[in-house]
Amino acid sequence: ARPTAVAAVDLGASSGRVVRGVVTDDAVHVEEVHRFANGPVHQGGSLRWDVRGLHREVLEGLRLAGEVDSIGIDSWAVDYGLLDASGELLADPFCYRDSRTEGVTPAEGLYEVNGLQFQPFNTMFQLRAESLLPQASQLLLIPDLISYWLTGERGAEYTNATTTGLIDVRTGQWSPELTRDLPGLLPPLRHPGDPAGAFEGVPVTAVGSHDTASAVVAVPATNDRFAYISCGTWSLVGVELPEPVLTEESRAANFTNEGGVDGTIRYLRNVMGLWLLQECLRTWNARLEPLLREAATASGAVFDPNDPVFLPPGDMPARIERWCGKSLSPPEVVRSVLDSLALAHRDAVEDAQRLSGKEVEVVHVVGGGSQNELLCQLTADACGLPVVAGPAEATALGNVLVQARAVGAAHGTLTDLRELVRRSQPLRRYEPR
Ligand code: ADP
Ligand code: LRH
Repeated sequence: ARPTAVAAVDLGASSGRVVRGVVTDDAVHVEEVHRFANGPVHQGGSLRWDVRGLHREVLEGLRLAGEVDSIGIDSWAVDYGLLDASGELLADPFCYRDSRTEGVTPAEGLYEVNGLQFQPFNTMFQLRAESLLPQASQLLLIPDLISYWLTGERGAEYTNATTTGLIDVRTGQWSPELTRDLPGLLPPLRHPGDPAGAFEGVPVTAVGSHDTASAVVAVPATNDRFAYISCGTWSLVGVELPEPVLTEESRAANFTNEGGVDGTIRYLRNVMGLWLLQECLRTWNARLEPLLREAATASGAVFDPNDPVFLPPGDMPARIERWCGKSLSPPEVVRSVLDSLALAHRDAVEDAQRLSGKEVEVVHVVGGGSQNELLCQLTADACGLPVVAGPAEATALGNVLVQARAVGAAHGTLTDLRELVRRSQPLRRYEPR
């Protein structure tokens, strides 16, 4: 018989891919069968996602994946599509970088209920600015929307649902008080591993459909004393905990308690991440590799990558130069971004330990940014801890592993799944200097 194979659809904010994953007793292997660019699209003054285009790419990827035993879908968090009463999408989903949420503020006491760091783009704040609510009969987060288009079935996968701000972190359910004004809008929750319908006779399985939740599943840690940086468009920096931290100190430090696979809490802070570089490259119309080589010997300036001026698309080099108060050559801009991200990584790793009481001995960097050698070394140096870099495709691997366990091809706890990653994926270690 052929070994169990699954297809993982991973839609990142900067690119999407479909991988075919094969899991055996002692290894997990993934082969990328389709990759496509993604990014926010300007549409009549607003910033949106071409979600129908993504759906077409997903269909093409699933065709290329061939025969599989299960399909799982993950994407970036917080964004959603609204369906009308007949199940049609009302409009292309807004991108979380759209300016419609500028100026929102959280209500007093909210953190104690939803445990989320304040981000103006959390779904609950986007809904305050949503003009289509009167026509909407259901809200589906992006992976749930793609899943609906594949299967005809609707649900809200739990890990991603926690990023809406509408889940009570203490019960793990939609909060009755926070969703009072949204009757019927939110579908029932489903959890990673649950069945989620079928596409052309192949079961669709709920995974950690928040990309960061899937990425954390595939952190190749050997014990629980680790911090992780899921490093792509964003750097999501934190630790894994059994229980949320809901203290006033934690709220003030803007740490979030997002729902993880197997009932874990992803206690982390969003750092602006490689979005800064992506927008620099777009502005210069340049390629990353040569600039990274030059940045290795360039000198940089330090700025706060989490300043909200860096959130929307635009001329990032000019914004960075303005922030630093001096003109910088492109390699100096790149070096400044990497130095500043490394320091922001360190602050988040230290704050996560201090606020949660959990001590770590290693920092795992996963995602596309784990291939950035300079960033990994600077992060190790800043943290004063070894960095273990890889896998670059942690999100797709975490998606594959949760499906594989649901269909009986993998077994055990997150520790067991991580051991499969550690044994079969190339990793690189950076010692702090
Ligand atoms: P997302 O899922 O948010 O779209 P990824 O995890 O795919 O993001 O990471 C994308 C980022 O990874 C790019 O912006 C780039 O900075 C970095 N990256 C990708 N490939 C390389 C590489 N070969 N060397 C260094 N950095 C890379
Ligand atoms: C990373 C991510 C992150 C969210 C952001 C909107 O792709 O899902 O965890 O905060 O996108």
